[in-house]
Amino acid sequence: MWFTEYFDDRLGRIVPGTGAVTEYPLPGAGSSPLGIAAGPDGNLWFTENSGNRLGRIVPGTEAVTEYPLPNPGSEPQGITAGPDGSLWFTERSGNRIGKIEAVAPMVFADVAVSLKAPSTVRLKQPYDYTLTVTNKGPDTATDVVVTLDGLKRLRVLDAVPAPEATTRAQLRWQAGSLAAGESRTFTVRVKAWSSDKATVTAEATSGTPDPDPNDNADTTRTRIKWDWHMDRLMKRA
Ligand SMILES: [Ca+2]
Repeated sequence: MWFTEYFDDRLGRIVPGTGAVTEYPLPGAGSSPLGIAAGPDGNLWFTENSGNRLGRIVPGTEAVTEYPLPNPGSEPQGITAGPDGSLWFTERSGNRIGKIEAVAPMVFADVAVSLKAPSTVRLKQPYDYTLTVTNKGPDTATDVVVTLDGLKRLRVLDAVPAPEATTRAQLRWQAGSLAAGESRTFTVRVKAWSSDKATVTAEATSGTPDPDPNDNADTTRTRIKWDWHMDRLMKRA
């Protein structure tokens, strides 16, 4: 059972049965903790009447986090858990009620990448990488970053849209936000300078949590064929 000590700026906990009391001083002097309630996140939430803040204490670690209220001199008082994952509180001087989200709403976006390229090309023959990024939802994917890697031995002739950053081996796009169900395509035209194989990987990341990271990258292998005849023709041209 948790309680507040208004004049001592502490929280307290009493164990029913043994009656053992433990006290936890708050970080700021003049906080005047008043109301306290159990939150849906498993933590205790309390009002700081003079501190003009809400506070959260994590049982076990007893770590305290304080959240200043937007208006000065609000004098938050009572606090209780609502059915919406928020803590609701009253403001004695602010003449308002307020709420704070105890549990952040869960937002997910499953971003997926597909990369297409021919399996065999001739040396110095221009060919395309087609990279498609899809947000399979359910929410908007924000801060999507797309990269194409493994270009070291290829020459990039064109890239649509133009990348924001380019190194010898990598192109990088800031793709912004993708709504659920939305796709974006990137096309990169290259040619190979040495007859070998080109292993190129496309990857996408997002600032929104992704429940399935396995589809965030795709790799293609293209065999570069030495073409004698073509080479001679191109040299002549
Ligand atoms: Ca994914």
